[in-house]
Amino acid sequence: MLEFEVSDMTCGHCAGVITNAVSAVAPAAEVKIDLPAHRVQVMGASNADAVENAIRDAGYAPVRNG
Ligand SMILES: [Cu+2]
Repeated sequence: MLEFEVSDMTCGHCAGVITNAVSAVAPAAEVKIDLPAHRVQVMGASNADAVENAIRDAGYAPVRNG
């Protein structure tokens, strides 16, 4: 499981944009968003760098946990 802290993910719109961005590079992955905690969890993605870059390219600032 990958986990990112995305402090500038502040609303449902952000969550949707990030979910779509991750799904585009990891179609089989499951994305779980915890908006109050600004946390994005991605299950089933093999390429952590691709996921992180996708979130960044969508305009957000992910910090990988762990
Ligand atoms: Cu937002």
